[in-house]
Parts: sequence; C-alpha cells; structure tokens
Amino acid sequence: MGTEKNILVIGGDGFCGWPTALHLSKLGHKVTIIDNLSRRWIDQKMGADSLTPLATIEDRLAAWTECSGKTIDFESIDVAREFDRLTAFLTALQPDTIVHFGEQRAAPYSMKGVAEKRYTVDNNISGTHNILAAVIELGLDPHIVHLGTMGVYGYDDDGLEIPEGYLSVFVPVNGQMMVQRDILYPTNPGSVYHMTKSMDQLLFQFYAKNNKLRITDLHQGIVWGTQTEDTKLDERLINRFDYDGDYGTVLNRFLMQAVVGHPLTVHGTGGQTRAFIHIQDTVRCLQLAIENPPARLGTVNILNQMTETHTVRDLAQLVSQVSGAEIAFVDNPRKEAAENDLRVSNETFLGFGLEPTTLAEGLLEETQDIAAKYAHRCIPEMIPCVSVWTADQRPGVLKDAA
Ligand code: NAD
Ligand code: USQ
Repeated sequence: MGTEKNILVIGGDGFCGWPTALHLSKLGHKVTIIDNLSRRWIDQKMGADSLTPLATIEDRLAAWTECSGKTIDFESIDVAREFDRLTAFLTALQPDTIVHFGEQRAAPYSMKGVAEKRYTVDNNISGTHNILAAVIELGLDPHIVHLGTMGVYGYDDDGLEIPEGYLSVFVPVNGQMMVQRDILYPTNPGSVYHMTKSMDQLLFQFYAKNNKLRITDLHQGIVWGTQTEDTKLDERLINRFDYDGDYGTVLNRFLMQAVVGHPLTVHGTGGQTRAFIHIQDTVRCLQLAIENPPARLGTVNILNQMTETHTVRDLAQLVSQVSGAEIAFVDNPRKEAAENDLRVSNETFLGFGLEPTTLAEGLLEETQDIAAKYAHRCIPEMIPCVSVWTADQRPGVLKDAA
C-alpha cells in the first residue's frame, strides 16, 4: 500500500477499539493494542457481562491471525497509573499514530457513587495527560486521535447547529469595533464522565498550543450496533454488546429488551434528542481521521462523529414497530432536559467520503443476528438503570418533604 502506519490503539479491547484495531490491521497498518482490561474487570465486579460471548484477548488475537493472516500485538498497561511502563513501551514502539479509546466511558457508572466518580476522573484525566506528557518527554511526534463525545456540548436546545468544536464569537471592543474569536464551544457536561471529556479538551488545547502536537478530537455520538465486517468473520472476534443499566446505551438496550420481552425503558417523556452512529461507521471514521492528520497549527482538530439524530421516544417506537415490544415510560434517573432539539454539523466526515449506515438499514439485522441469537445470555437483574444523579432520586426517597 505504501502508506502503512505504525498505529497504537489504546483501549483496543473495548467496544469501539476492538473493531477499529481489526479494521486498521486489515488495511495493512501495523497495529498494537494497549489495554488494561479494566472494562472486563468492571463487568465481573458488577456481575454483568456482554450479551455477546467475548473471547479472551489472547483468543481474539489468535483468531484474527487465523482469519486474516495478520498479527496484532497486545500489551496490558494501565495508562493512568503505569507511566514508566507506558514511556518504555512508546520508546520501543515509536508509533506514527496513537488512537486513544482508553477511558471509563459510561455516564451512569460515573454517577453510581463516590468511588466510581473518583475512579472515572482519576482514570480518564490521568490517562489522557500521561499519554500527552509521555509523547512530549520522549520527543515523539505521533498524530494523536482521541475519542471524545458529543455530550461535551450539552443539550441546551437553543436552536443553533452545533459546529465542529469551535464557536465564532464577536466581542465588542470599546462598545464599537467587533473582534472575532474562535473559542472552544462552551462545555456543558451532563455527568462526571462527560465532565472528564470536557477536561480532556483543555489538556489537548494546551499541548497543541505549547508543543505543537497534532491532535484530532472526535466528538462522537452514541454508538449502536455490534458487528463490523471484520468482527463477523469468526465468533471469537465478536464485539462487545453492553445492555446493563450502567454501560448499555439506549438503542442497544431497547433492541435487547425487545427480544427478551422486557418493556422498552424510556426515561421520562423520551423527548431527549441524541446523536447516533453505527459501529461500522465508527471504524470508517477512525480510518478517515488517521488518513487526514491536521497540519501543525497549534490548535486541536475537532470533528463531529455522528450520522443521525433521534429522540429516545422515536427510537422506542421504531424498535416497537419492528418487534412488537411494549414501551414503558419510567422515572428518569438522570438530570437532563426532558425535551431538546439537536442539530449537528458533521460536514468534515461527509466531505471525506463517509457514507452513513442508517438506522433503517441496520436495525432488523442487529435485532435478529445479535440480540435474538444471544438473548439467552441476558441477566434480567442487570437491566434496570439504578445509578441516580442525585441522592433525592433514589427510589423511596420522599420528594419535597416538608
Ligand atoms: P469500552 O469501555 O468498551 O472500551 C474502553 C477500553 O479502554 C476498555 O477495553 C478498557 O479496558 C480500556 N481502558 C480504560 N481505562 C484504561 C486505562 N487506564 N489503561 C488502559 N486501558 C484502559 O468503551 P467504548 O464504548 O469502546 O468507548 C471508547 C471511547 O469512545 C471512550 O473514550 C468513549 O468515551 C468514546 N465514546 C464511546 C461511545 C459509545 O457509544 N460507546 C460514544 C462516544 C464516545
Ligand atoms: N435512556 C433511556 N432509557 C435507557 C437508557 C438511556 O431513555 O434505558 C436515555 C438517557 O436518559 C439519555 C439517552 O437515552 O437521555 C442516552 O443515554 P445513553 O446511555 O445511550 O448515552 P450516554 O449516557 O449519553 O453515553 C453514551 C456512551 C458515552 C458517549 C455518549 C455519546 O456511553 O461513552 O460519550 O453516548 S453522547 O450521548 O453523544 O454524549
């Protein structure tokens, strides 16, 4: 190919990282995964499990070599806590690109209790900072591609189309002349997890300015679906499917609930509008972002990685139409706007040639091939969302007590 890169995928055992590592390997890149397998340990601690049966990382990698003839190397390093091992590893690897998926990514888990809040902040902020500090300390010059979130923008519902990372503001000087500034879009996180992603943005802004690092921050919407072309090749390559109340994301939860006969758990009125992207499009966007590194401008390249927006209520209705499932409107355990509109610019990825997989195309296949096939693995007690945003939302707590 001639453009093969040496790519390090941090968090490459996870839901987005694993199919991305396979896709990049298939394209001919040399791919190495760092992951501390913390996501698997969290499942064990909570008594939860992926709906799909996950092979061990060793079996996953062996299966990939059997199916593709290619090798992906793996190293278990905690990037938040093992700085010296990280720097030694980077010194030996000398990556051209570092893709950073390695964070605690569930909003409800980050709000579960004080231990989970502290873990999420320590893990995500230290991990991101360690990667940046290590790269600078070693004098490396990789393109760093980070998975951020649409949630940093918040859901203010002011009718504006959300731009790609920056907002142009016009500031009056001496009450007359207007000076234009492009500022980071003001963050408005809705959970401790989303707050860590807002803080990541400042770390990137500083090191892009100070050390002229080339950084792409992908503000991704909610990822749905399970399989990609590559993870379908062998059952040992199957991707993770989270459905539990902390890690399951809304559409995948609804698909699983429909096949096990559980009413679809719409929070509040279901008027929350969110951005979505299929997992196959996630891996394609990563490829496009890696193939189009930013110039060394001293600013962070921020791209919105999403393809469609839907309300939670509309998603429930869609799944109900396909499956006949009942819809239940339940108390919302979160603090979020009950109803909001959302318009998002995703023009960069469309300009790079992304052809979105739409919900209408993928929904039925996902329901039949994954949710129905593995429904017998569902642990019903793990379905309810029990993490609440504030103590007064706990079941049984009297509201407005005099
Ligand atoms: P995931 O939990 O499945 O994967 C994250 C991986 O990172 C796990 O394998 C975990 O073991 C590893 N990890 C976590 N902390 C680590 C550490 N300190 N050192 C080494 N490895 C560590 O999550 P995901 O769904 O694949 O998400 C990946 C990234 O994409 C996250 O940063 C998340 O914020 C972002 N994102 C995800 C979604 C989504 O819907 N899943 C949407 C938008 C953005
Ligand atoms: N919701 C329900 N019923 C459920 C589960 C969720 O109505 O059973 C609602 C939530 O209240 C929320 C919406 O669905 O309004 C989305 O919740 P989610 O859990 O699907 O998504 P979220 O918490 O926002 O987080 C997920 C990923 C996170 C990523 C984020 C992208 O876990 O890593 O950053 O999506 S975004 O939403 O664009 O910020």
